[in-house]
Amino acid sequence: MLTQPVPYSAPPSSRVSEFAAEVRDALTRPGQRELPSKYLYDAVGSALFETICLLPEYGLSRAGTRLINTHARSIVAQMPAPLHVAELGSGSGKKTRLILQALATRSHLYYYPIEISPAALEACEKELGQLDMVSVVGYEKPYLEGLRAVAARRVEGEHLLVLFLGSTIGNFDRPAADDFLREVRAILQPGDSLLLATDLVKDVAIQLLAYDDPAGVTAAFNLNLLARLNRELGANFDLRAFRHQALWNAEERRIEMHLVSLKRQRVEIPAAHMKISLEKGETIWTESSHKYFPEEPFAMAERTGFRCVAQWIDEEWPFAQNLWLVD
Ligand code: AVJ
Repeated sequence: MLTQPVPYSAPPSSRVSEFAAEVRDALTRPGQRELPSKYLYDAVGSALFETICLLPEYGLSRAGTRLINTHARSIVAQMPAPLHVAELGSGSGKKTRLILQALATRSHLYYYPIEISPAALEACEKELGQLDMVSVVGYEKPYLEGLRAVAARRVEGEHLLVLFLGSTIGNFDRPAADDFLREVRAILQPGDSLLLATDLVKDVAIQLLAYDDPAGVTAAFNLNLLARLNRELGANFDLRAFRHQALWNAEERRIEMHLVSLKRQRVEIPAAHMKISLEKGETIWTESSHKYFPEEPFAMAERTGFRCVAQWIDEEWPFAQNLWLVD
């Protein structure tokens, strides 16, 4: 018997319409067209991102892991007990293992990964579900929604440690990052803490290579966003008519990823009820990765209702883990 391959399962229709609405908004914004970077992480995108992390050019995630490897004990040393750990965008959960192991020597704890990518959430539950003394309860939700759900479960006297590793905060514009961190703060209570990773400003050529590797993995990661619109929204993007571009925006201190249209072309996105015309050379802006000076996380903490009580910086790849406390 001939069986149909099952390469891909469509998301529920409520998710599709939300996705379609956000795509429509971002693509029709006056001036620069955009696509929301959170949609880079479907099953293919998450796997490509894991591969990016293996590239010699992309030092971020190894730096983050090294810092946690070296400093896990100092990071958790001052944490109050009982404590639960929530993680925003858990990814595969590899860095988190070290933190949980350092904490679980003291007492049993709950770990709540909050992740919109079902593939990444599943990988994380597998990776961390076997740890002694740790119960994993995943939330397939946007960050703040998930964090509110976690906070609602807590009992009087229990504290929360929120992990925001990998420097995903860099995907927010600076004002939006402040707003987001204020919202996180509003969900937390005195004695809670946030471990926030920030990639630091470094040599521009090194930064550009990290986002435009010669093997083209990052290009594939970026182009997959169009492939995802084709798969999930019925769009007809010709991926070969676009080129990956990474650029350093010096004024905003960020890497921007764009997709450059290689010709004048029209694209239809049926589920978003739209058609767009792109000029040759016109770009769709898909992601920003802001880079920080080491002192910025201290000022950000102050502005958003936290206090930065410790910072660890990697010696090989300028990158910081910042421990913020709610007083
Ligand atoms: C997962 C958001 C931290 O911005 O560096 C990697 C994503 N984009 N290569 C980053 C990404 C291009 C990454 N974060």
